[in-house]
Amino acid sequence: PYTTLDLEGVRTFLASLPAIAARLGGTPEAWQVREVSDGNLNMVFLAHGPHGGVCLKQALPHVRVDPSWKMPLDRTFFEAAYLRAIFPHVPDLTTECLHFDPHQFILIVPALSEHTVLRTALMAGTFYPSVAAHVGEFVARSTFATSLLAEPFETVMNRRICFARNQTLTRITVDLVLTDPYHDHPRNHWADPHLTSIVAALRASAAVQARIDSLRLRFLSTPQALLHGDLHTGSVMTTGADTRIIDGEFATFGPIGFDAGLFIGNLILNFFATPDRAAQSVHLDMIQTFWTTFKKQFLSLWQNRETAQDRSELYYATTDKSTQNFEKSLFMNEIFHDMCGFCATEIIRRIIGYAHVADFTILADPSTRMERQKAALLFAKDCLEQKKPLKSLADFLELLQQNMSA
Ligand code: SR1
Ligand code: MG
Repeated sequence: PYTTLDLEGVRTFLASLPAIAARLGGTPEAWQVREVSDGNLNMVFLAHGPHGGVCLKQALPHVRVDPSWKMPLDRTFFEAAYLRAIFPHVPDLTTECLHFDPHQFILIVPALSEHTVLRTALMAGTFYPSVAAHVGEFVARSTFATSLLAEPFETVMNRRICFARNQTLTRITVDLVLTDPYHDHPRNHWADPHLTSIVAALRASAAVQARIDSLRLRFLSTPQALLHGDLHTGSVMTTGADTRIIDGEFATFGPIGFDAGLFIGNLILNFFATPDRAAQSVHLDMIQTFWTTFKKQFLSLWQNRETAQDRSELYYATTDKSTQNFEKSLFMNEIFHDMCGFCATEIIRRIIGYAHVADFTILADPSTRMERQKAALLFAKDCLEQKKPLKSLADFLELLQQNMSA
């Protein structure tokens, strides 16, 4: 039967797996085992032996940060399934699933001992020049490879059936990211009463409400590819030279712009939280690099598929280049439009919803924090309302800069 493991339980469990024990080396008593749980949902442990280290993640029957919020255990199953689906396509950008236990709901992956969580690095003012390109590569390769552009019908449909069962976490996204902030809900909270008028303005805006309805529908009814589903800067670990995307338990089929939007939304949260103007130009570069790399890589994979012998059976490319390019640019524009929308929803929910981000919560001075959160919310509102349509990344970055200096 399922039991929540403590440190000694982790040691015993790891020792019972010959391949994992060999990876750690030495004797179990000599392994260093520590708890490093940090996210909202699960228990996480690191174990190191003389030969190497592993990370063990176990689901709890409730939300880790709120034991009264009960939850089924199956999330680690979906994280393992996600890793198994994407690892062959991004072995240099994520971790391999070394072991999954379906009774204890335990997932084991290699430890990333040299890596830092991107959110922590950004909060410390450490900017790694290549990380945005790495994440752009990851989103392009993981989504292309799991879409109908790359995979046979049966593979995609079977995966869609599998991940459609990741209902608990998908429901959390629908509720926490795409619904709660736009009406009164006890899960919402914000740090300063001065934000209340902006929350009211968001909720009173017909354009915002209509856009949110359409994004929610898009999230649930546009299964373009298998998404990570929670690609914030806490799901990215990097050394600068090497970047790994972790924590894919929210994996679901959906619009590709959702992963892209969450990533840039979290860069933008850090952008508004940091007072450093020089650092802010780095954020703009990171967003530009992320989008340019994603688009270039996705289009190149698509192009290669068109010329390959084994191209997807459901993708009968015409040889007419201009028609192909027209269709591709429509597809990219759709992803871009989704990215802008989901980026805004991520910013809003991280300031007024259930789960906030440390980028803001560590700011000690309440009025500074409130002014910056206000600026971030107003940017997100503009992004949703699009009084002036956002047709390109340049438009998006211009809107961002206007809101920063407003
Ligand atoms: C109850 S879960 C709250 C949030 O934590 C996860 O990391 C997801 O972002 C989720 O929305
Ligand atoms: Mg997570």
